[in-house]
Amino acid sequence: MPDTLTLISHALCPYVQRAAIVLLEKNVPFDRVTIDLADKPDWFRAASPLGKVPLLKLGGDRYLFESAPIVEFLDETEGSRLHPEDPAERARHRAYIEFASQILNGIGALYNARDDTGFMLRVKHFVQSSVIWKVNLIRTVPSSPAEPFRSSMRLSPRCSAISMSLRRS
Ligand SMILES: N[C@@H](CCC(=O)N[C@@H](CS)C(=O)NCC(=O)O)C(=O)O
Repeated sequence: MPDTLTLISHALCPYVQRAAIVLLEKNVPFDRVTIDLADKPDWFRAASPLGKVPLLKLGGDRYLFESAPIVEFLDETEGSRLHPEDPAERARHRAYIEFASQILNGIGALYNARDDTGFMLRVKHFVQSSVIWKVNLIRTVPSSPAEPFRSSMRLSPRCSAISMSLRRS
């Protein structure tokens, strides 16, 4: 392992936070380089096949991309394992990582809507397709870890439309 890992980041990216949380949880020292996603530097374009953060720089010209493989790598190489020993439990954890990714993708689509019409179409799609509602995670467990997410939606006037759609569904 190199002495210091570098997390190539953007301040608002939840996928970057996923990697940062694992690094912090395992007390791994790391540097952070924040890039402007609206004006991607050439070195970043060369290192990131999908043009997305996070990247984890291992040293030299070695970079890892995609948050899930990055955190798997960190779990395998740094400190004690966060994943459980039992293979079935481990598979379940990995499945919930994918579950979370799908929710983040849905939220990301809301941020990236070009106008109100596009936003409302994406709200509808998110509400209808999102696994989060299918498992009733939010509606049946009021004090669940999902509560901050629900509260943040309430705070946004634009997102109050989501709550209204949910009450109707
Ligand atoms: N599947 C990727 C998603 C990462 C992602 O969507 N990153 C966004 C910022 S949150 C990004 O870099 N977007 C830049 C772009 O698409 O041009 C992962 O898990 O790492």
